[in-house]
Amino acid sequence: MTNAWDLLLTDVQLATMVENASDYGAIRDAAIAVKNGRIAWLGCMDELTESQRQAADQVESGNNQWLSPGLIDCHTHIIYAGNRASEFEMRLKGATYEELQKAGGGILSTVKATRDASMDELALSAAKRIARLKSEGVTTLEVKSGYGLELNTELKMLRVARQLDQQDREIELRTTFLGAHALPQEYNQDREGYLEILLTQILPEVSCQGLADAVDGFCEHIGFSPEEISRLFVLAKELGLPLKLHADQLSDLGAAGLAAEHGALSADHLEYSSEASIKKMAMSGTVAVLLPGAFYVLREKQKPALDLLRKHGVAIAVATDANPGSSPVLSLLLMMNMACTLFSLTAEEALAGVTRNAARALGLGEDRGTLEVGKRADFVLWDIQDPAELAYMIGANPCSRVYKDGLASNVA
Ligand code: DI6
Ligand code: FE
Repeated sequence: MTNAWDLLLTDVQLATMVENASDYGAIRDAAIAVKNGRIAWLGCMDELTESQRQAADQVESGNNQWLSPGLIDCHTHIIYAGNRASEFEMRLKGATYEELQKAGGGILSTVKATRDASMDELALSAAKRIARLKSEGVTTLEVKSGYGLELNTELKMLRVARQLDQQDREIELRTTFLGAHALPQEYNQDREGYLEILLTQILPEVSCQGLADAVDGFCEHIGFSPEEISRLFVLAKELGLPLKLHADQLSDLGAAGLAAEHGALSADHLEYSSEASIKKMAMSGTVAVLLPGAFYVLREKQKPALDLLRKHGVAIAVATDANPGSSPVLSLLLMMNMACTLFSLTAEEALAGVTRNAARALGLGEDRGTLEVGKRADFVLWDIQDPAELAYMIGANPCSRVYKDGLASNVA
């Protein structure tokens, strides 16, 4: 029977996370069906006909557990070599993140280690970290380059991401080119020289090889100026690449507004963003990606203006920012908790932040991020009584089964 479902999952409580619904878009005592890796049907158990049930190739019970969309970590730097535990110790003694970076440490110390690492070494260490995220139900992961800052290592990082994506059907990796992450040591006295190489050689080559799904930059006084980022964005747009931006993390350079003016998919961090910038984000539909891990690790005091993001109707996502410096974090569930406790999101906003709005931040809002017919059958079964538990518990990991493209994974 050609209309038969490949999988019917019965006896679940659906947190559909559809837009403009309350209560997590919940459908209780429900079932969900998959055909060709997409959601083919969902509804209440009593709407399910006996013939539909009979025709399904495979029927599984969810044992009345909650089912959410697969989690999406929409901002990570998870491919890198080495670690920065010694900088952590220096920061505990009073050094600041900016001081370490200006002294040639910070991002640049990870650049050195990553340049020296082989593809296999990078793939192996990243796969271990990715396994932690998968165990919590992450089915889509964004990965940035930016620890190469020269052509070969930028290509190497992005190739490792593509390779990990192809080798593992349980998670999809989306790549972002972050050549404008920091000024490499060898261009210390020659900013213009690096920008020239970045814009005329590295980005065109990355684009030509189809290795990047988006382009990002670090707009900050220890990164790149708004003018420099504008030049990058103009070129990226010419190459047809969507934009993202590390914006207003440590100071207000109007970066979130700049990202919005260029139609960026997301502006990320936003601790220092002004209302004017937030209004521009609302106008352009730019998603606000909040990164409470970096805020916590750097002991920041200024929080993103959540009330203004809400007032102007900006979609809010939450991500790990997994990186060896400012956010050595491998738990998206913990980021949901921190987004609530540190930034005052509701538990429902936090779940929307790692599903529907995270999909949007990657330009994948039509394809995933909610439980709706036609969307990718990426979902997670949780051993919880109430979806608020996902943000409430710390260190619990109630993930009991993960489905990617309708197939159960071995991760939980
Ligand atoms: N902002 C961040 O949060 C990461 N990069 C950036 O521009 C930090 C990366 C690092 O410290 O290695
Ligand atoms: Fe980051």
